[in-house]
Amino acid sequence: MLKKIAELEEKASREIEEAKNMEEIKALKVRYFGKKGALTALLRRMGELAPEQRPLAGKKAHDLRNKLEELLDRKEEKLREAALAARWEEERIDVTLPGAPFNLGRKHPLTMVLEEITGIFTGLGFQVARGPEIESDYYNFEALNIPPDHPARDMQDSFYFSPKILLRTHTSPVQIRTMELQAPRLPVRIIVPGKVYRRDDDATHSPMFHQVEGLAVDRGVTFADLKGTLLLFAREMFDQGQRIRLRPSFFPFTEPSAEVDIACIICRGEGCRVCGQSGWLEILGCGMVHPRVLEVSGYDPEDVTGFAFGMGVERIAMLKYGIDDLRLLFSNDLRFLRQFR
Ligand code: 2U9
Repeated sequence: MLKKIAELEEKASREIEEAKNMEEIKALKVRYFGKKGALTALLRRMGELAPEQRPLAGKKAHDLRNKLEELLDRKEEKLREAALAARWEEERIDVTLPGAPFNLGRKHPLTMVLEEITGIFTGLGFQVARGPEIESDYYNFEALNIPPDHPARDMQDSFYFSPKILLRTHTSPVQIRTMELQAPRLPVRIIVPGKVYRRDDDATHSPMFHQVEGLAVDRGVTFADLKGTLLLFAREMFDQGQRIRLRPSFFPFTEPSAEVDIACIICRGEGCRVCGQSGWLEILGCGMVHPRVLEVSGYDPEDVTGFAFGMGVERIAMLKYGIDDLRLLFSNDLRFLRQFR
């Protein structure tokens, strides 16, 4: 019996040592510890021994059982570790490899200029207002004191969906809508950036372009407030030494009206090709809000006054960055766009 135990120990130890995976371990457990297992059979046969042989053989057999259990545990642990190590090796990544190139986009020059313009006015206390690009004839023309025979109302000059619905030709309807909602509360101080549409298409005109318009309505607002605000804008936008010049003009929605020039940023007023030898560059239009416009929007023109101004963002961008063809701003040529940071 002792010899049998020793043989079993030798054989089982070797088989456990040689097991290659968990399946083989499982099979070995069955082979030795199962109901019909070799060790189980051995333990059962203890009864057949002479009484004086039993204690030693019994101890040896139990020691063997403990030993084999421990060997199996240790082998299982080893196999688990090996499996983990293999998986680690398989899934390992080299974090020092160069990454896949990642192209960062950047803002379009028009977006940068638009944000810069609105930023200057929000810094002065104006709030950004927005509205629909598809407008009614009422908000786009009638409320703005634009007469029925005005050329802007012509089918050839605006994009119509129906006789009363069109793509807005300026952002001014947003000012009307804002005043209508806010009246009679004071003050109104808004800056309105957005897309506008006109039937125009050449080197200096695009059927879609961007405007920024401003409106300030309160008791006691004067033309001097307008001029001071625009001078500050010109200095922030171009340079702190900027001068401006106002020329009388006409718009249906302002009275009096003016066009605003800055001293030419190329020749500083000396006269050059860019400013047509005049020394001045037109940057925007402005005026005091027409009393009829105040009235339709819910304000009493006897009580309050307002100033308004409007500018084309493309024109400002072209002047600021010396861009000579408007179409560069819309053609999305990366060689052009990459020059702006
Ligand atoms: C309300 C009252 C008055 C907005 C104004 C201009 C003068 C102007 C042009 C600049 C170049 C349009 O993009 S452009 O072609 N705009 O000259 N805009 S005053 O006046 C308003 C607007 C809304 C209620």
